[in-house]
Amino acid sequence: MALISRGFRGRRQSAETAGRLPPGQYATRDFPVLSAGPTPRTPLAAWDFTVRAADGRSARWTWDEFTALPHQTTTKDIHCVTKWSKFDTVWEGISIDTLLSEAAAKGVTSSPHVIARCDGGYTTNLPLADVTGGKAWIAFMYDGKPLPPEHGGPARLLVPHLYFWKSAKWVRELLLMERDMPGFWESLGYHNYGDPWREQRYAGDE
Ligand SMILES: Nc1nc2c(c(=O)[nH]1)N[C@H]1C(S)=C(S)[C@@H](COP(=O)(O)O)O[C@H]1N2
Ligand SMILES: [Mo]
Repeated sequence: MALISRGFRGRRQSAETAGRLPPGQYATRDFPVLSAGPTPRTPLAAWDFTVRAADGRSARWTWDEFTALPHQTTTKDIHCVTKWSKFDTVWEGISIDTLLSEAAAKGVTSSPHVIARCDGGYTTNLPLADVTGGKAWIAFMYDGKPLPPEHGGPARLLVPHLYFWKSAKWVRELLLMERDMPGFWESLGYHNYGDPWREQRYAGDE
């Protein structure tokens, strides 16, 4: 009996998740922590967020100003290059579209490339097109609670359609650039773009 119900459960799970697991990935219910260095702990009173244009003009928000911007809840599957995927993660955050339009109103003009800069020095680069059009957020809540520090709190970039190293934890600035520039892992051999569906793990993967 136990064997039969386990079998049924297994089949039901694979039906639910069919088509949602990129090549080479496995699904997990855990939420592993992957950080290249120590977890920074910036007090909210000292925290701010900046969108900076290529010409140096910038828009800046304090924590209170930032979290008062219109925000959304979004449920997404995430995919780490170390091969775990996690389905249906629930985030609350501010769409990059919202940030860029608020910044544009302050004279911050757009550019085709973005690099995210974080407390602790981590960076990651993205085409502007991959953080606009409802595809990316600065998330400050996870699963209905403030984002824990080990997962990037107080706020992290969330770009769920690319490998999770692009979702920069402890993010403080989006720098808009005319030319692309590799970030931390991208300059250490990870793929520049990182599409999990094309299995773009390392530089040289097509
Ligand atoms: N600032 C910063 N952001 C980061 C990292 C990091 O080391 N520092 N690691 C990246 C990697 S490789 C992954 S897989 C995810 C892991 O996020 P998690 O620890 O919340 O699972 O964060 C990404 N963002
Ligand atoms: Mo990762």
